[in-house]
Amino acid sequence: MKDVVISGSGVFTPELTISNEELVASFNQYVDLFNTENAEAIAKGEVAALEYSSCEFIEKASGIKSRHVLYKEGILDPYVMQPVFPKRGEEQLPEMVEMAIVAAREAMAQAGKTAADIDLIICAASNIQRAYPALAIELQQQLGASGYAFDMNVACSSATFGISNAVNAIRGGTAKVVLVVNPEFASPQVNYTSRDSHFIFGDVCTATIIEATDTCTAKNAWKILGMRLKTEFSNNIRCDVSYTDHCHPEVDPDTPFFKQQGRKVFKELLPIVADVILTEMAALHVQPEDLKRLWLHQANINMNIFAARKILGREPEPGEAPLVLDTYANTASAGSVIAFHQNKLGLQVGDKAVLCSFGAGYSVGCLMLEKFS
Ligand code: CO8
Repeated sequence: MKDVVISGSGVFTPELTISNEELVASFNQYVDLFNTENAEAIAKGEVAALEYSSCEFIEKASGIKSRHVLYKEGILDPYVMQPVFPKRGEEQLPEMVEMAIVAAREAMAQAGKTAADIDLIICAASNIQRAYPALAIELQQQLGASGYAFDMNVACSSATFGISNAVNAIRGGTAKVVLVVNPEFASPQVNYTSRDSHFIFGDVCTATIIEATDTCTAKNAWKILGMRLKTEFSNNIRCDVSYTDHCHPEVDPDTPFFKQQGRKVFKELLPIVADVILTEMAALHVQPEDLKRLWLHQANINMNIFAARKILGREPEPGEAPLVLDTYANTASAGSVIAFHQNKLGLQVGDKAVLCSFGAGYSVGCLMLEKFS
């Protein structure tokens, strides 16, 4: 079986940001408008009054302080409460492809690879901007790569499942050098009028180059020692938007949005995450003290501390399980890859680390890594 490495990584970060303060101020204006408009029905008990959001709650419950977005217009307008941006035509690149080009170029430069070297592109993300043709094929054309390309979606585990598909393609002989991109254009799926979830997501794109050790020339490559993937069905994180929506006379106005039972997710998903990582460590004879970094999914600070404690058997030291969700918020499948990209330097050849995603499905993707160069 071929040894395979992550030989490069890249991140595209949108310039625009929204702080908790900005988000909460507009949400609370929306609440005032809603409650004034519905005062009579609220007084009669026919409509529930909306409650204010708070920066203190958001930071304490999630660790999020700010998020990057591709489009800010509309999100902070209490009369709009959603991003507003022009629909792009066939002659224009979709936002996800545009983001992916930037992240891909950084990953390719790190790996010392050009488009001519790439023979498979996987676009793995929680939302794919159109049904077909695959975004990955448009990216392939834009970069000038040959071979083949496809889109896939395993929600928050899209990146790790995408990388595992890349490893399998290399081992199976259908590809030599694979580009995996994770354009997470999450902001349009956020219900900015929902107090429970208006603060959760941000936009970003990550990219990785996956190849066999025998073609790797990168200075900072990580060998994939093992991969453990797990899914278990749950309705607790859901989005119901579908190509069949137009066939139904009444589509629920909440249909396009992300919805979750956050408490249940927290309780049910963490034991699965701990089990997957600990099982993979046991299979590879990796001890907690061997692990120099935990690059974990970035949904919630408390969840990450809990997972790190379970894996290490003690409190994580600062920097051992790096967090990026304070500035990026939850970026779905890209979160653990951003943490990897920003914190992979300063380690020694032979050092081991875990890259793990978890989220909707439920899905958990655990990659056991060892610094190769
Ligand atoms: N401001 C003030 N108070 C609030 C707010 C708010 N914004 N929101 C809720 N509250 C109140 C509640 O009403 C509640 O009040 P009370 O106690 O009086 O009932 C209290 O605060 C506590 O509420 P919760 O129990 O809901 O709060 P939690 O401590 O559980 O925190 C979290 C909420 C942050 C959502 C937390 O539960 C969490 O992060 N859970 C884990 C979720 C998770 O990891 N989900 C993964 C989702 S990501 C994923 O898989 C990708 C999906 C696909 C991507 C889609 C792209 C858009």
